[in-house]
Amino acid sequence: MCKAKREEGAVECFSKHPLQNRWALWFFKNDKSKTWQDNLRLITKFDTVEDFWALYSNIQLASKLTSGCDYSLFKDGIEPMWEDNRNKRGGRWLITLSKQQRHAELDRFWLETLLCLIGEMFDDYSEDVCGAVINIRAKGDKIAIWTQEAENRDGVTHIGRVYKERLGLSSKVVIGYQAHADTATKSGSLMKNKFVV
Ligand code: MGP
Repeated sequence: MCKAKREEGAVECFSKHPLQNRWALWFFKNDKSKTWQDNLRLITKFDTVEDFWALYSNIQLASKLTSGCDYSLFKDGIEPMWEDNRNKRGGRWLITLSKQQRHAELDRFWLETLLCLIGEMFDDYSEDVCGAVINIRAKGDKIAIWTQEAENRDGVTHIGRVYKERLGLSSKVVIGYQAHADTATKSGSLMKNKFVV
């Protein structure tokens, strides 16, 4: 309900601003004595602009996390893993960063990624988006947007083009989309991009 204050005819609304979707933030900490899934923890869910900023300003910046940690932001009801029904036929637009970029660009790229998600920036194809993941790794950090259907060429390429533009990447930089089924079964050097933009 909107609580409104009326002053000289003006109506001010004090409700929080609802997002189109409810989102869940997850944290992964690499503890080698546990399975991958047991290392994944739900932090919290939110569905308003105000609650997003309250959360964002209260957690560590990604660049301050220790190597081996991830944040994931997924739509409520989708677990941030290949096995989830909404992910298993999907894939990811992957941004690989050099070690130098952690200092210069990582936090900006991740915040822009979060805003693309909660702001539903991909037009009619925002529905195809499942979530996003940031991996903090000594060998080089990674950020990815996960979408639900790797065979949906129109949607996947639209999301890739918009994402690349939002990050402000030069047209010379090429980013690739990989199906999770390939990521889960192939080692890094054999990984094939299904699409590039
Ligand atoms: P990673 O954390 O996505 O990347 O996957 P990292 O650490 O950079 O490693 P690389 O292989 O990409 O170079 C690391 C490992 O975590 C994977 O090989 C899997 O064993 C496990 N893992 C990652 N994800 C995203 C999943 C998942 O969705 N499901 C399961 N079961 N295991 C996963």
